[in-house]
Amino acid sequence: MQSYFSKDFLWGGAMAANQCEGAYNEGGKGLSIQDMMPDGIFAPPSTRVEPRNLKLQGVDFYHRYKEDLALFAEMGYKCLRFSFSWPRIFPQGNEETPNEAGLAFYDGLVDECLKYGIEPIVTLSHYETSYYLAKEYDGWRSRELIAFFERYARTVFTHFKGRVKYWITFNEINAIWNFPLLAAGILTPKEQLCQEDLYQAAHHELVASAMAVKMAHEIDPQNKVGCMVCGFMNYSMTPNPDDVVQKVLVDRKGYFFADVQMRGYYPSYAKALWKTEGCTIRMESGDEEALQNTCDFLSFSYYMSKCVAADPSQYQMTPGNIVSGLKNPYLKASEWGWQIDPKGLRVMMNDLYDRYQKPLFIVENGLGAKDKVVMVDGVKTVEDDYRISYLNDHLAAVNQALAEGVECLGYTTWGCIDIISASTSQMSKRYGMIYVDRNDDGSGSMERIRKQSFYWYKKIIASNGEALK
Ligand code: BGP
Repeated sequence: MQSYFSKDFLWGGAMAANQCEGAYNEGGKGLSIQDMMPDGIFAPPSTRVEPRNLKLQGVDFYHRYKEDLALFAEMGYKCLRFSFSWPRIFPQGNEETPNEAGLAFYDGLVDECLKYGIEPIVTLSHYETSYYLAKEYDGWRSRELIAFFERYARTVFTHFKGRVKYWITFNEINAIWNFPLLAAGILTPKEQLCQEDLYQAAHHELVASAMAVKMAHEIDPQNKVGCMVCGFMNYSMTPNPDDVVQKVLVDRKGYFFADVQMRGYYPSYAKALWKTEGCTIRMESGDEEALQNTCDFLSFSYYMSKCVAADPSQYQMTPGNIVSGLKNPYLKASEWGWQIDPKGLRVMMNDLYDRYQKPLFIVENGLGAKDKVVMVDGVKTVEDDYRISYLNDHLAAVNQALAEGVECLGYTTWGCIDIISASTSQMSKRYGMIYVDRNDDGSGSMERIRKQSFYWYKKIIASNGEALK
């Protein structure tokens, strides 16, 4: 295939601290909300640490990152997206000084990336507010978190100056609408929150993110900071204008965050909505000015698309990443019901690039599937042609968008190695190109095994996309 990927395109993979590191109580780390979510994001959190929580050990990346990075380097990675666990660096979240052991762990990880010429892409907050801040402050509902986050951001921007250049503030910030605990550390159950509460917490995150952008640029003008949204590719279920209107309204739930972070001000539709919904957002002087610090790139996750209709009751629902939607009769779905739609990625890239005219970064895309280890020529592997075909088709769609003029800095598959699923806390929902011998009941040797997708991705990277079909 003719490749439109630039020669410095950042090929790589992505992971999140809470899903891979484990070592939940080592090196002075504080508890995070994830340590209290043994059953995934749909169940209420626990009030104590439950041994059945697979995330407590993750895939032991904390102790095995050197071995894992050697495998990523073997695939030819140009970049690796991972997150710093905020409670590993500030165990409660409100301390004056950081936990040195936490910084030392990330020193090792960052330096190991650099050793292989792998560009680190660091997410500051990937669904991992400290449990202390969730309990004592109800997470981002409290304005105090802005100052705590600023201190954390300043600490890491200064400490990693010259070594980390790409930063992402909040992972899938728009997930707050559906999962306030996950995306904003809010312990109050969702049913007890009103729209105003969510907009207020979102405002705090948006101000904190913008301040981080400003600080990152001041500390090192080389820094590039991105915002990150959960991909929202919505189709109108029918050409009925009522359905189309509904699509516009649903899209805005996603655009809202990107609009503020890429344009630097609240969109007029948001202000109009606050009026109709009777929401009063408390802003301090300086907030609107702070928001003007826009991001350098827009990153997003993309797994699936969905349909929307004014009256959804007559259609079949389908699950999806963070939000469910209506089933699209033209699409197949993964074993977890997420609809597979590579062309939707091309549409979304064009749409976002047209809207902001700033570079995009696809920081999550992949297929969660059950894998089986087999022996081929005496070597253990997984024959995951389903994953190869998913990734090939999505990358071909990216190539098409590039040919159409979209600017994109890079692409990181979710994930590089099998980790614990964010939504279901299962190990058996595997995304990696490296199989990890660990089961849903916690058993397994943690052995790493190269899947067939490992060899495939290596070829794609080496050919800079020309080997795509
Ligand atoms: C995104 C999250 C990731 C990740 C991915 C896959 O929403 O940013 O953390 O896990 O989805 O989701 P899951 O693990 O639930 O299949």
